[in-house]
Amino acid sequence: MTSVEQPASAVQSELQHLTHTGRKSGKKWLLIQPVSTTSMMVDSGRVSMPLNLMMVATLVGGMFDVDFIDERLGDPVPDDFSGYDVVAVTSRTLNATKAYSIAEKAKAQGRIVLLGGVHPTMSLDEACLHCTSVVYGEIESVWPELAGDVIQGTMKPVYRAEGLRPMNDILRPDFSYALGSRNSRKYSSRIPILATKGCPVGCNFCTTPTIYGKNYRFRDIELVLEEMRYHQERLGKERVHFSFMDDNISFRPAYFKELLSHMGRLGIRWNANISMNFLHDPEIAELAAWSGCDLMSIGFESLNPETLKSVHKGSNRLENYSTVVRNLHEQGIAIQGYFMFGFDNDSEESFQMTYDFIMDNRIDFPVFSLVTPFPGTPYFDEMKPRLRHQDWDKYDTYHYMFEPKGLGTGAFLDNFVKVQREVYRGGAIMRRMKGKPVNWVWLANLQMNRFTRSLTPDIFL
Ligand code: B12
Ligand code: SF4
Repeated sequence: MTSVEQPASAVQSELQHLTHTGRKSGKKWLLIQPVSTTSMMVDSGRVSMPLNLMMVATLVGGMFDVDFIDERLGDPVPDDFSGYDVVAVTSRTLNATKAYSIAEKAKAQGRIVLLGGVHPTMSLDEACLHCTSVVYGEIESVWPELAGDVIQGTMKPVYRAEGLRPMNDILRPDFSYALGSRNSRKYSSRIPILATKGCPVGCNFCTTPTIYGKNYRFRDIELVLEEMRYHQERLGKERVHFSFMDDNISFRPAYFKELLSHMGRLGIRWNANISMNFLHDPEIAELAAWSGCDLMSIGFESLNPETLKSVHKGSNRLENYSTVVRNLHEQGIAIQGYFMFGFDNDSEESFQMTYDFIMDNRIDFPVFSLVTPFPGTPYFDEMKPRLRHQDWDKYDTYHYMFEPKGLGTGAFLDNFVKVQREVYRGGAIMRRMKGKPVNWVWLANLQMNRFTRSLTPDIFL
């Protein structure tokens, strides 16, 4: 033990003291959400409030002073980090290059630099090169050890817990960190919230099964409702719009139905990502509508059964697709349908089948992306020899990563542009949207009409 180190028991008792008295340690953290440098529109317009970094801030703020910067809002990251003891940066793959450059600058100035979030978790060795320590997965699971080491100044290269903490332990996120920015009006008005975490479906291109395995955790329903009521009170209105950040909120239908049956009494509106497992059950659609759902985001991904099988998307049964859509539409719920292209089984026919499905089923807001092998996933390992590049700025699901076996680059990208233009043509929008309420989904279609007309195959290279 060096002269500045305190015995572990002393650090533990200081931690306990800080936790119980609400006093701060005197050390100051800077938390940063970097903007990506992708050429696509991912970080433009209104962005969602960064629930992950707000959760980090809430935990850290219990013991340390915290400054919070969301660079996506246009808030500048300082060049001089001397006012901070710790600089902590969150990162996904598409902003990893930016996160690393901030981290290196702060490290060169002698700060303790932490990297966390999906990309550093999935690319531990790479991330370690740019910072003092990487936090693997959720900060909550390593917090007492991490906080103790910061106080003591004895950092480890990686903080990784053996297990996951129950979700009921999560603190209610303090939104004042993000809303403190002068530019906070650039945030979407939808309030991010979590009820569950994990998704055991196990698609091979998704990071969730790698990080959380088959684990599926959920919060007590009363805690979710209490958080919703808190926001209703904070905002002084009943009709607050919540956006669930869950990987797959409907994975346990019994929990989901019970949650909805309570949410319906609050008078809120909500949207969520959802997998198709149980959506052919009309009761779920009825309950969802009754509880205030106006939009569900569903990963249909592909109309090709071979592709669904190859990516282990066991939740998607083609024979259920139209039933799922009908159930939701009958209840007035709009569908944001995700469709991925670039798989080896893709052919000209795949594009046509997707177009027909979207038009026949009047999918409200189709979103097209290119399959992207994210580092750390089984799909990345499989595709690594065929990747055109590992330029993380282009890992935004809108860049062309490898040539699919079934189509050459030129033909593939021509079809990719064509299918988007076709579903967003004026006439096609009318066919899909006629008779539906005039709301932001309509507006999004009109914006997409303009955007898709400007698309060229080169944009995706
Ligand atoms: C909800 C969601 C969205 C929402 C909201 C995104 C947002 N702004 O938060 C929407 C729909 C807008 C969205 C958009 C996109 N998304 Co998204 N999204 C998710 C999802 C399902 C949940 C994210 C979430 O908020 N979870 C809840 C929070 C609380 O958990 P958490 O992020 O894990 O945070 C904890 C830890 O990571 C850690 N932590 C996080 N940061 C830090 C920082 C420090 C310093 C420390 C110590 C700890 C720490 O502690 C946190 C608290 O416990 C994830 C899947 C997943 N499980 O990550 C995909 C995911 C993040 N999305 C993904 C993608 C690809 C995208 C898009 C590029 C898609 C697109 N083309 O539009 C965009 C990019 C948007 C952007 N600018 O980042 C990928 C990213 C893959 C990767 N390797 O980067 C994921 C992982 C899904 C996947 N395919 O595997 N997404
Ligand atoms: S269903 Fe969605 S969240 Fe679940 S493993 Fe597949 S892509 Fe990931």
